[in-house]
Amino acid sequence: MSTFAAVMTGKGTGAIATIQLFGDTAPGIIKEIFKPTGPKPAEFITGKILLGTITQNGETIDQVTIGCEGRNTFAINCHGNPLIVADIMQLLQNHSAALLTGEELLAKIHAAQKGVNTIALEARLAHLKAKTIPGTKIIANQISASLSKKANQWLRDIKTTPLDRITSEAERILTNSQAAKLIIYGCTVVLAGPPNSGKSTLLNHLAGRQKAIVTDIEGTTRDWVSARCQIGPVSITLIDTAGLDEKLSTAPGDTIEKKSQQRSIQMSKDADMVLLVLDNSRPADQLEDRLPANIHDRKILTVLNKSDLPAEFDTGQLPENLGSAVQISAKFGAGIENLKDKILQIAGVVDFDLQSPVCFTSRQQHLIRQLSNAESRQHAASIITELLNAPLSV
Ligand SMILES: Nc1nc2c(ncn2[C@@H]2O[C@H](COP(=O)(O)OP(=O)(O)OP(=O)(O)O)[C@@H](O)[C@H]2O)c(=O)[nH]1
Ligand SMILES: [Mg+2]
Repeated sequence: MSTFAAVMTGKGTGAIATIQLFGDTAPGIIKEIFKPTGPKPAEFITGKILLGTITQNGETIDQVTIGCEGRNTFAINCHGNPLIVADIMQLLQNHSAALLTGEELLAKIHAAQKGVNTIALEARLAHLKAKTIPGTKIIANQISASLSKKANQWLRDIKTTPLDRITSEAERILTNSQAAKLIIYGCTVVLAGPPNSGKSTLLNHLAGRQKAIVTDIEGTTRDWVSARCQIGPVSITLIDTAGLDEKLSTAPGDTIEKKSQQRSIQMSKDADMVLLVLDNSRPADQLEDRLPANIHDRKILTVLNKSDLPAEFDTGQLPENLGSAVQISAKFGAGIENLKDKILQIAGVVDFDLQSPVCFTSRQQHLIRQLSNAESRQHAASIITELLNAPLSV
């Protein structure tokens, strides 16, 4: 076997980056490129953290700590500057380490170390993509507690547990996973609605900056605009879309307006949640023919904007599933806290227990769904064994 290296930190530039090195020549490579602080030579004892510098031809590349994670496994924690990370990766390659992605490297470690819990390895990968601190806690909880513990318990008691208890617990895990997914990976919220209802004003208010252009001219927003905001434990990507206008979307030809209409509709279909922003100071006919048919299927919340103006909107005209509306004034900030609470309720994350067993990868989701339909205890046991021990596929 040779030695492999990968950058394990997520996208973007963090203060610290972690480079993982794994393989039979890894200790030799570290000995050559690492100069420990102090007079003593470095001792690679598992669990020990070494402080020193990475050097090349006598010149320091960076001050680092090196975590000795196993006989052949090291985590080099350097500064997050991409130039430093690139220099160290180049140096490792010069010492014959093959450069891999984080996923590929973890798969190699998994293949070499028999009996490693697959969920623990998936957790290391998912950790890189987590958007919030509560999200990283959910993932960390699944390693030895939550999902792993539940799976081990199921296996241990498989002969005495009624099958329907296992299948209903699997159902509950699937339900909880929906909220967990939004906390871990973030949530896309599309602002849709008729032109001029205040969608861009709301995006700017929630994002805390003037990202989208606001004017009193209908059809100001054409291409979509996105911005990030954090609501409670959820990192939200807000997407402001062009005002929905049936006339434009069905007009002949290939106009910019038509394209932006199609895009608004597609964005609404793909979103985790849709805020249907309506103008409370105008009658309900603003809705006419403007709701794309399958917008109803999404998690959708009606937002009556411009509540600072005299009300003209009759909520009785709303379709049944859109009837529960939140009143706000995006321009003056009224009702925004209530709106945020409603968003969290719809996302299902209010009172979410970070310790609950959940799935955080599509592999786990697929297996837990199979388990919820298991036909016998034997079938259940084989699914659970796969959940815990199957090779990591990348
Ligand atoms: N009084 C009042 N005016 C508002 C409010 N929110 C937005 N407006 C005004 O309504 C007009 C349209 O606002 P936008 O945010 O551009 O509306 P939009 O829905 O993005 O419009 P399109 O991009 O054309 O679809 C602007 O003149 C805003 O200042 C509000 O809460 N109260
Ligand atoms: Mg707009």
